[in-house]
Amino acid sequence: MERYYQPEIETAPREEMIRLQTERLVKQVKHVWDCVPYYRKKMEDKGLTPDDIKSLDDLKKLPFLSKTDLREAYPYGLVGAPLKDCVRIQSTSGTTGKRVVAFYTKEDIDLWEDCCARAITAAGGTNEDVCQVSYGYGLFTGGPGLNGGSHKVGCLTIPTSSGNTERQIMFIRDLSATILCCTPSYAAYIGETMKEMGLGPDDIPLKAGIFGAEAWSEEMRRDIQDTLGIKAYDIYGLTELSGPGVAFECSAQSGMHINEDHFIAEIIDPVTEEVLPEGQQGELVFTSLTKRAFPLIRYRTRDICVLSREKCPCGRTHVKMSKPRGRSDDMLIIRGVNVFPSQIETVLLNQGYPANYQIIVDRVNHTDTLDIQVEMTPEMFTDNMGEIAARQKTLVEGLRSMLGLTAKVTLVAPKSIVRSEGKAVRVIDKRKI
Ligand code: DLL
Repeated sequence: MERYYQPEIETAPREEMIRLQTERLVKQVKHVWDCVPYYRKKMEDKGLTPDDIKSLDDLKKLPFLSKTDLREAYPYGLVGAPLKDCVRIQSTSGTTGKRVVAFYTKEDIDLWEDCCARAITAAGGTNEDVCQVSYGYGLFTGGPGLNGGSHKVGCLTIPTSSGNTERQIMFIRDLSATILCCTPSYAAYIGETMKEMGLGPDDIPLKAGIFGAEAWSEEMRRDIQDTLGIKAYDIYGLTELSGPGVAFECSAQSGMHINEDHFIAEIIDPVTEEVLPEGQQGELVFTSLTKRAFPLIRYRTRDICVLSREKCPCGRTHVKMSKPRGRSDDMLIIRGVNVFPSQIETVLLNQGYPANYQIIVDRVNHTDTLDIQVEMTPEMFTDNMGEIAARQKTLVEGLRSMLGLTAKVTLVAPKSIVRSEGKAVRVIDKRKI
């Protein structure tokens, strides 16, 4: 049995990591100055040259990049390598505005797959495993990233992509898949379909799942773990920085280790843009240290989370990020109150509902309305209106104490909310339509 573990990097002492990051940061800033006129101009506007960046502390002098910059520079304005050296693009599913298109050299892909291989290894994967990759393949980074990682680990890789759920289950059983990679909402859907087929956790050989690309709660983790009989690990990433594998969970399942040899993470106050000390919640900002084709410096992710350097029982020393609470642009402001979809999910799952819900926000007579459609489980489903009304009331109360505002709850029949094979669509904000 072989493990793709890199202790010399993953458990490197902090001083060693600071040395490596500093060396790479200085080199990356020079590279960007020389090869990306868009960012060079931003530095010049601040009166900076590469000579001003000598230590990690100097990072805060550098200008931020945001999604607006990416749109402005679309498609080639932030590319840092000659096109003859670029071998691939990937792109976001972006439903609004221009898609983000990210570029990769051969080496960029190699390093990205390395990050994904670390994630699979941290979830217990070895060359003896059979890894089914049910993230979408194509422009989305999920399928290609974990496919490459799985090859590096030496797993037998099943590239099912998403969809055709019964076939997914057939492959898991027939080919004895031990690791499943997909979005958490798709994992829940696979679990649901298994139940309908009369299958339980003992009927499948899976032992671990690597789930990410969208926010999911601890309650949802618990449900998926029980239904599939696995340990469910979180994985984080974004197209702009490579894709999945920017950070991943280890056996401690308490936050995701950021691959610090490739990315420097900062937390900032999203309004003042001031860097916050460790332990404070704010917007995650990344600087990519090793990417050549799409080298982003101080990229604002909009994801809200907390960093922690507490010692991890797994032995890895890389900083851990908490599960993102949701994106700052996913945060709903309803009648002046900040609401994250993840808070709503927590209340629903704690009251025994499945993670099949939709949040519909509207504005009626200048007042925001919050309507939550929640699916009942088959066991809850009844035509006794009194029972349904009582259930709705309990949910409204639970939501009021979590959110501090009153929502309208409508309980709907099992399977009436459309299932997602990729990222779930939880929120429909009609105010923006
Ligand atoms: O979702 C990359 C990915 C693929 C990550 C497969 C993990 C697994 P994008 O489509 O560019 O890339 O979306 C990036 O998704 O900024 C977060 O808001 C969100 N996101 C990604 N992973 C997580 C996670 C991929 N584990 C955006 N928890 C990010 C919560 C996540 N949100």
